[in-house]
Amino acid sequence: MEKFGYRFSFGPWNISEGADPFGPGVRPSLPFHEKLLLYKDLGFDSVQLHDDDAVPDLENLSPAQIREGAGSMRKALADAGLEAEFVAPRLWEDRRGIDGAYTAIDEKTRIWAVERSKKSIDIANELGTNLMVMWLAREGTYLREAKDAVKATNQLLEAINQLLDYDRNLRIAIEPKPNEPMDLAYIPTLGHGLALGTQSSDPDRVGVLMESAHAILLGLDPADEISFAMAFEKLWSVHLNDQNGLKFDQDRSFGSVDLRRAFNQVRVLDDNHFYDIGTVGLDVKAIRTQPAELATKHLRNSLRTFLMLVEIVRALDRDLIDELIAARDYEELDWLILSSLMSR
Ligand code: XUL
Ligand code: MN
Repeated sequence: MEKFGYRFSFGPWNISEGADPFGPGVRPSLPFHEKLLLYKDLGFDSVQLHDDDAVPDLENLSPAQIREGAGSMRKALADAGLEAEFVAPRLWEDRRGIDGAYTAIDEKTRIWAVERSKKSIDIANELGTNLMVMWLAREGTYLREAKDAVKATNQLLEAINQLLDYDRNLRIAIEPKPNEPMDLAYIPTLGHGLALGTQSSDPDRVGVLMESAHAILLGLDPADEISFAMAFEKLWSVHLNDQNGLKFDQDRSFGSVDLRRAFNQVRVLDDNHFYDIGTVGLDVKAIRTQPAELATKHLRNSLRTFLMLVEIVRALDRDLIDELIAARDYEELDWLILSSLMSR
């Protein structure tokens, strides 16, 4: 498969049991090591990991046991010919973080959140990556009057600074999301993430991860979000997927709802040489009705859609596009894009 210099990744959560808030899983869970065997055949090169995907039950392990667990994971990845793209602290499933972790009202919880994140950094180091993705799942509120957002923003900054200080090689990519699981998130947009990075003690080591569905939930265009971060060399990873309107976070296959929106994400990534910068992560979930034995096609489809769109992007007649722009013939440009997308 021609991959045009791109590397691709997904996380083990992208092969899921299909549970939703109204019903339990509908597919048996696949053990992690069996998931690993699927990556290469599907065309993927690296794995995105939560800290406890890499080292299960890490809360109950000593630092030496965590290192040992991460060491075996490193070996399992290498045996499967894969690398770790990043490690993300999973703070949102622990009961302590029920109402926020870095921004919890209770100081003990805030301390726990930073300590747990340090364990994630240790795991990342063992796995050979210096990238941590920070999805601030429960850093927000259900009730605006219940919390002090100024204080919470400073607490987030304090946590980031503590982690930057803990490991001088660490790079943090903030993954913003406006809602879910909280109603009102403190860091809803890429702009918020970037601002937080600028205010941190080492701005060069804080960037962002852009997820298409999260941008769409804000009514923003993912391609513009990508461009904004790339203008400052701050786009360190992506979670490409799709989303049918302003609903729950759907994580649909890339390009499956709005092909032109997907085309534009690929266009800005490719024009700005993302293949030299980062890995294309696909944060997609199979439709719930998909039978277990067929529940990797969302990954196959997303990767193929990305690559077919790269081909279309690279085949665009750039001179003609420049002429059309100079003549302000945007209708013809519109037609050129539409016909390129339909002629495959
Ligand atoms: C949540 C989300 C997560 C993170 C990784 O919406 O996108 O998958 O990307 O924890
Ligand atoms: Mn994501």
